[in-house]
Amino acid sequence: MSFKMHLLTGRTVAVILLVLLLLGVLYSYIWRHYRDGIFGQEVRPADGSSSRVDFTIVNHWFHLVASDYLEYQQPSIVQGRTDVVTVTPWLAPIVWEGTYNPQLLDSIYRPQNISIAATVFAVGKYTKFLRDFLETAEQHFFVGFKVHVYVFTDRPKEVHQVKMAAGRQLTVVPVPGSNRWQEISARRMELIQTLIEEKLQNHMDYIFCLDVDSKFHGRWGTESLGALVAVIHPGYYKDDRSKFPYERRHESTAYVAPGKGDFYYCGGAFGGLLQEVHRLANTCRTNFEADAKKGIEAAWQEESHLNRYMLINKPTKVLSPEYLWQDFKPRNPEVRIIRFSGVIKNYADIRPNV
Ligand code: UD2
Repeated sequence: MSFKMHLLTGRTVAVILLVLLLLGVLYSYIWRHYRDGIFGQEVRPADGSSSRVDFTIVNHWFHLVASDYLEYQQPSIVQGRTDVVTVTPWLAPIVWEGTYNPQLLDSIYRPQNISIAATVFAVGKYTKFLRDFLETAEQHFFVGFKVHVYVFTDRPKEVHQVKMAAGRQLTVVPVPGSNRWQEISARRMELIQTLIEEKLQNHMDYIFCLDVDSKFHGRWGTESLGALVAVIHPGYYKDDRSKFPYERRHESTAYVAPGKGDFYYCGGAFGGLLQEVHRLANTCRTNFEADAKKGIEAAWQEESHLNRYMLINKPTKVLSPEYLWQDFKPRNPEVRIIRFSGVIKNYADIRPNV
């Protein structure tokens, strides 16, 4: 082979290598952006640090497949509930009895084999509420679906053994006690965030975070599923927003200005897809810690931070007060069924401080 031929072959190889290198760089660039956009989220708390959390895509969220064989009542767009509002101004459904067909919804979600995690905290004397909470959850909470309940407690021996149906299980997570109820309540966001990162990510689809001093009385099921799910507080849903007990100090990251606010949401029940609840918990925890550094504790601890979060990050599904009533309140006529309700308790008896 002549010297010229050698030179030509050498150049061709170099060009091919260069093209391959460029293709490699292009591929990794496109893949990184694809992953960020579809599978993951970059979580950047206010302190500037960043933690990578990847979640698998959830097909049933985008594609609702109904059985061809199921027979059900014809839906109407001119008849239905007229005594309550069933959609928010940002077009999220507000779930009330009579606005959905439970059999139809279950038939859509059951073949998808979805899994739901539930967290409940029972620290100190609050373990006494666990038995009723767990037993009634077996009767009403996502019956027939895969459910994993996580009980966070400093008294694991007091966790009542409940007979659970197939596909349902309970895990006890030991946590330290505290002599301040405000701290117990507020620390939940951090523990929920950690649970999602360490145990649930890519194993469960949805999560609901619930107060323990409550009981289920009626169905809580697939109608409650959504990306970000909030429950309207039973105490304020008829009030003007000026009466909502938001955090009103400017210095707090939970601050909500007068004249702002949609609904007042409960700290005692919220949920959604793992990635959405992770984002919520991470933000609330970070903001709570930023406040603590300035010596501020928001008016209603994590409930205030949750309300601030939901004001900006609108829930995609809103559950009516049927989903968290309070036993001491008489039932209002628009509340046709109470599904979950806080029991009457004597704070002085059960809290570690007043
Ligand atoms: C409201 C909220 C609650 C929370 C709190 C403000 C509702 C129905 N309840 O309830 O979610 O936002 O205001 O902080 O929206 N806990 C223990 N041990 C304790 C104290 C609390 O385990 O010693 C846990 C337990 O899971 C309890 C939850 O924290 O259900 C909330 O505490 P709470 O029920 O005493 O708060 P409460 O009734 O003021």
